[in-house]
Amino acid sequence: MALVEVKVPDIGDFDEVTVIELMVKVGDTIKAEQSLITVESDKASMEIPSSTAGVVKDLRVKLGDKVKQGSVVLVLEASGAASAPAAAPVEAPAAAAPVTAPAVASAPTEAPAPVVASVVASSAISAAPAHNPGAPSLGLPHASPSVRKFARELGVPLEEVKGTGPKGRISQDDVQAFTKAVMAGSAQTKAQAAKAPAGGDGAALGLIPWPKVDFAKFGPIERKEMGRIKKISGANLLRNAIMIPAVTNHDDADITDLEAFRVSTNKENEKSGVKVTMLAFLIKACVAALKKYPEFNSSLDGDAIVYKNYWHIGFAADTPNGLMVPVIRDADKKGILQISQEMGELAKKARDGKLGPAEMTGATFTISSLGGIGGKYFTPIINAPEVAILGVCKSTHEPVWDGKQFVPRLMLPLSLTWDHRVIDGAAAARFNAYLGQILGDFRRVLL
Ligand code: CAO
Repeated sequence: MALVEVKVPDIGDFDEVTVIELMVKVGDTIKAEQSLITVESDKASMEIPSSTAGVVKDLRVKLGDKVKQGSVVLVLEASGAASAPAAAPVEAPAAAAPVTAPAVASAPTEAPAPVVASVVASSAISAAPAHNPGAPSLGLPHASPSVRKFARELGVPLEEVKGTGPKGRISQDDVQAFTKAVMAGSAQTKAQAAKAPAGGDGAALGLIPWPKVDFAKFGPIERKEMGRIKKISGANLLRNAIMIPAVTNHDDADITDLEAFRVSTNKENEKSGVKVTMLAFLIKACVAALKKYPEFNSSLDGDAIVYKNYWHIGFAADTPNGLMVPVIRDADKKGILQISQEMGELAKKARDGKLGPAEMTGATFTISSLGGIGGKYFTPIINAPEVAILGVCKSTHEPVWDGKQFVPRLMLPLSLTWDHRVIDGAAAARFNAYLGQILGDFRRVLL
């Protein structure tokens, strides 16, 4: 394989330009026409593409370097026939590669980075539309020089912006949407998230430092970096736990009849392949309670409360990568069978890491069900900017006094956490009581 130098080509009127961005590193395999560096004059910026495909062996420029026509950008081990004539063999320097200035029109041939699940729920992060925090950088941010310049001027990390153009190309609108989302607090840059890690040191709150312990002194240990989803959800949980004056009310709902109905419905529908779950009934019952007590379906915006006239219900799903919160949209307009089917599909997507942002955003209320696992009550953390979350544990048969005797009833433990800035304790107790009534007799939904 021949080593070739890739040089700065004819850059028009400019004597010298500054390297403002390195887009490849030693060891990268690059394609012909792939952008290598961005250079900037006082008038414009442009990307210098490679005329040759190959593997980067030596990077000859660094950020801030002044380069001009003929300056060597890097040395490549050319990959066979892909080598273009304009690339200069190291041994025999030749003419520089022609620049297609501004060279960005050539789209990176890699697929755009997949939109990575933003996590939510008790671990909530509501991903802003244009924000793709921490997406694996499979390629370079795909944007024109003017958009790059715009992003630089605003201090926007372009690699965190999700492009909505063809092949994930980032437009000025995408940069603006990202900036708005960060300013509105509905998204974070990686740098911001890093300042509030899951195990944040609390310095910003004036707390004493987090204990630093050499655990290996006490026994064998294994250290594993947390996955991206856990890191994002951790930072969000921490914020929500600290910032929301949250209170949890516990209650029980008698679901004896509802469970019997669920079991018989599943028997009747055995062939349909759709299993009706208790969670689907809970979603429907919560919608009824949210309609009766609209403050639970609201968000706080400064001094105003925003009441939402739509009912999108998130449900926490346990996945190998961490907690995700898929959203059943317009749950008020859907029947139990449809909700059960959608939940099954969304939970599978969540476990497979295939949820898209639209499937994880916009929830107005969240349910976290540990019913399939066990436990009695817990205190879920509100998935901001929502103002309440319902935790559900495993139903058990309990002796319930019917006025004459104790009778065995199937009781479902409910744990409702609510934001005391928006909701009062009395309303929370009423919400739980009403939810219990509906779950006890679903005909009440019709009233
Ligand atoms: N009481 C008793 N049994 C229950 C129940 C309840 N409240 N809820 C579900 N079950 C039963 C189901 O009927 C099912 O039994 P069968 O297989 O015999 O029919 C079994 O438990 C398993 O249910 P499931 O968990 O598969 O289904 P689901 O609809 O209840 O929940 C999902 C789906 C995605 C919410 C769940 O799989 C999950 O991920 N739960 C964890 C959520 C979580 O982690 N929350 C904590 C957030 S805070 O960190």
